[in-house]
Amino acid sequence: MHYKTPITDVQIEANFKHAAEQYAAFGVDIERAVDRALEVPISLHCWQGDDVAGFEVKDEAVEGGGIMATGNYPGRARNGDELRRDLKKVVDLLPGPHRANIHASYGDTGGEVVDRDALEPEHFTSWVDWAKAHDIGIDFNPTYFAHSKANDGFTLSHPDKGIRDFWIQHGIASRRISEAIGKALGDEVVNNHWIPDGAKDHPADRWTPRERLVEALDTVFDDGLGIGPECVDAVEGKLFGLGMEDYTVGSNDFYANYALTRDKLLCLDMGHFHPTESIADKLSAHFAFHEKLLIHTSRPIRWDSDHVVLFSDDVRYVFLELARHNAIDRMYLALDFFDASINRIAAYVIGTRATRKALLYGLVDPTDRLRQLEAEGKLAQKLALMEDMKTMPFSAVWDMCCLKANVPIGASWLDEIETYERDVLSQRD
Ligand code: RNT
Ligand code: ZN
Repeated sequence: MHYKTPITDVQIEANFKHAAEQYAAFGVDIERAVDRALEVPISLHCWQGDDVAGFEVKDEAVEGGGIMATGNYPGRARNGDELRRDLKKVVDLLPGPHRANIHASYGDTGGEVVDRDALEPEHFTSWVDWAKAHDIGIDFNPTYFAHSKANDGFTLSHPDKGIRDFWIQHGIASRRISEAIGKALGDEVVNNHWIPDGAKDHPADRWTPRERLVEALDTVFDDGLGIGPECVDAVEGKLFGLGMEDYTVGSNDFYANYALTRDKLLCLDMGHFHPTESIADKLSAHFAFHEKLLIHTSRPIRWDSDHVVLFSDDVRYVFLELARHNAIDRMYLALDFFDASINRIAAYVIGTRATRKALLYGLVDPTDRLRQLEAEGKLAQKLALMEDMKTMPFSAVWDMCCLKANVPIGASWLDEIETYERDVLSQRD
């Protein structure tokens, strides 16, 4: 089966011209929207490629501890070279600029056991060299999970000072590594801190772990460490995790306050809220106090917070909010999903394309017209126009975005995925 769409470049141009007239009637310049959508970098999480396993050399067996990918589709990347090759394949099928978002557990220690508190910038040179060669930015994440010192539910908030200190040293190491990568690439590196800490059932003490977490984070972020501005630290809250259903130490409220009082970037992961909460609505509340935010696009389904992102209402509303308030430049955009039950490269392409498509959708909103109607009290008219925008010829705008970026149109990228699966992925154990 082939997936090439019958549409030609000439037809895409013609459709776009026609769509431009329709959108222009509402005061929307789709040419500008396409250019703008192609400027925004999206940070690709490396962990979809290997089911969050990482490439550490270990001298002890370690269980999952905090995060779990489900499924056993063949072709998982087994080392850094395979993962980088996969990521390059992905990037080539996507419109727009991208970054690689790596975790501390994806370093290259040359076969040596190097524990998390001892990681150094040199363990990430293979990523830096690759990033330079392909003009891809890098972002970073300390890995506070999948480790023998994370198996009882606590890391930075652990009651045992020795364990807490170990994770503090890891947090500091991640900042030094981010700084070094930033210096090597002449760029900022967003360093996102997420911890799994919490409890399965009613803790008798919800307070002390949070107090310990404040103290631990303050030590990790101590200005006295002299870490340069290349490292931009973010903190990510969560609602609950598997096995941590009752209590999450680093909840969303906790980090909203922490980030604000410590001048850190707040990370909002779309999978980390109650299903009826609207992340889109939260943006203006946080932007009233924060210059910038980090957004993880993800898709919650029941107990899982990390399904492959689709072009859904939730994601569209996030970008509508950002575009309507000219806040696209005020976000760092990263992805966070993992599905081990389908072709992993395809999962990346589906989720990243959906994210950029939603960004583009936000950019073709007739905001001025809508605001005017709202100001005039014409609320039914506003609602009708909002509803009508959903069936505008948006596919013509998206196709043009892909054409301009010189990447496959529609789902025709699937042909390349199937070839890559046959030639590369299926050769892996
Ligand atoms: C977990 C957080 C976090 C992780 C990655 C692997 O719920 O969302 O961002 O997914 O760090
Ligand atoms: Zn996340």
